[in-house]
Amino acid sequence: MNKEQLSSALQLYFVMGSPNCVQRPVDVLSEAIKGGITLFQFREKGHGALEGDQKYALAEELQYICRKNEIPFIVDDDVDLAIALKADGVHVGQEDEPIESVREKIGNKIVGVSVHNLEEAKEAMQADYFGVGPIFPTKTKEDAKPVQGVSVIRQIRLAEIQIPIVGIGGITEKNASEVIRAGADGVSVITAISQAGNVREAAAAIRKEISACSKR
Ligand code: TZP
Ligand code: MG
Repeated sequence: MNKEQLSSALQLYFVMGSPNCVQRPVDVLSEAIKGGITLFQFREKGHGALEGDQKYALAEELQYICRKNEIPFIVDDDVDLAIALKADGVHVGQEDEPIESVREKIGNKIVGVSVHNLEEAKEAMQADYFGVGPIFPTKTKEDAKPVQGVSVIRQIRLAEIQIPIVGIGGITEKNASEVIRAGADGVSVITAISQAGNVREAAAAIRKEISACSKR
């Protein structure tokens, strides 16, 4: 996947694991795909998260759904799982395995890195994309850094760093356009899709907002 294709795939990046869902994760993912998500990250974290064989089995099921629908499948944190599944990529945070070592293991697959400021972005120039956040208040990540609005996205763009960016944290249909206008290629969303009464409609509404204001 080249940079243009990745930028386009990042438009509506749905992130979830079983703790984020009120319905069955396979159903949530299927409905989210029908609503127009463009990329998926398996992030099995938080209270009641599956481990071991159960985590692996769920990852396989969700990957299968992504494959059938030509949605790239990214694994959060777990580089070994990403390799075992031949996932399309992996996403790592500042506390996870260093990007150089991830890159060595996973080759030319997609590597996403969480960055919270311009300095971290400059240190992670081997990344294929940056996840920047939390942009807005979120209840999903207990150890999230302070909310910073869209300013860091703007700073990275002003520094003329061209790596694709997604904003994350508290993003909904109402504020997604602000994130794109600040210079992001897309938005990462957990709760506003995974816990919506109607998952398909929720995804479609956010996708519509993004399409209305993106450069594409
Ligand atoms: N990283 C920064 S905020 C966040 C992560 C994983 C959680 C985003 O979840 P939500 O429910 O979309 O606010
Ligand atoms: Mg992490």
